Amino acid sequence: KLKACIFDLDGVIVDTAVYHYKAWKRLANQLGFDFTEEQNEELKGISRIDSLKIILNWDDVSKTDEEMQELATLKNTWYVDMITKMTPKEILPGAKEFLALVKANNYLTALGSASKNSETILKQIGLTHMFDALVDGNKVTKSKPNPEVFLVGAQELNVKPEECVVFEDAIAGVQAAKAGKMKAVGIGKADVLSEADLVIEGLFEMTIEKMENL
Ligand code: B16
Ligand code: MG
Repeated sequence: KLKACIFDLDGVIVDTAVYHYKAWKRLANQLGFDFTEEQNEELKGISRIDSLKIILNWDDVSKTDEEMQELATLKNTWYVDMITKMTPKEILPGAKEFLALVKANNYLTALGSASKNSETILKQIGLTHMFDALVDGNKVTKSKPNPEVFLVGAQELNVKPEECVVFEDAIAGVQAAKAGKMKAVGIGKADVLSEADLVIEGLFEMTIEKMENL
C-alpha cells in the first residue's frame, strides 16, 4: 500500500525551467553560441554541472574543470536573481491543492529535486511547510536517472521504496523512480514519459483514487 508521495520541484510544483533556460541561454550567448527551447528539454532534472557539460558539448566547446565551475556559478547567480523574485502565484495549477489533499489523507510527503536552490524556491512560493522531508541536490551526489534522490526521500520518511509514488516531469526523473522500484506519475506528455505508470498534464488532474489504483 502506498504511504508516501515524493514530488519533483521544477516542472511539477513550479515552472522554473523558464528561468533555467534564460540563464543558460545568457551564458551560451556570452560564449558565442545559442540553443533552442527544444534542446532545453534535455536539461530537465539534470544537475547544474551536468547541464553545463551537455550545453558545452552541443557546440564542441571544451573547458577545464575549474572554468566549468566558474561558468556554472555565473549561471547560478543570474538564476538566483530571478528565483528570488518568485511569488506564490507561480505555483503550478493544482499543486498546492493536491499537496493539501494527500496530507489530509495521511500520506507522507517529500521533495525529491536535483536543484541546490530548492529551499529558496519553496520559501518564495510559501510551500516549505507542506513537506515532511526535503531532499535536493545538496544532499545527494548522483544525478537522476540514478534513484538516489528518491531513495533518500523514502529513507527520511521511514517508508519502503515500494510504498512511494513519485511525481516527475522529466524523463530522467521517471526513470529514477522506476529504478528505485517506486510508482511514477509523469507530468507532461504521454509519448515523452512513456515509462511512467500514469501520465497527467498537471497535478490539477490528480486524485487520491487515481493514486491508489496505480
Ligand atoms: P540548480 P528538479 C532540476 O530540478 C532542474 O530540472 C534542472 O534543470 C536543474 O539543472 C537542476 O534542478 C539543478 O538545479 O542549478 O538549482 O541546482 O526538476 O529536479 O526539481
Ligand atoms: Mg523536474
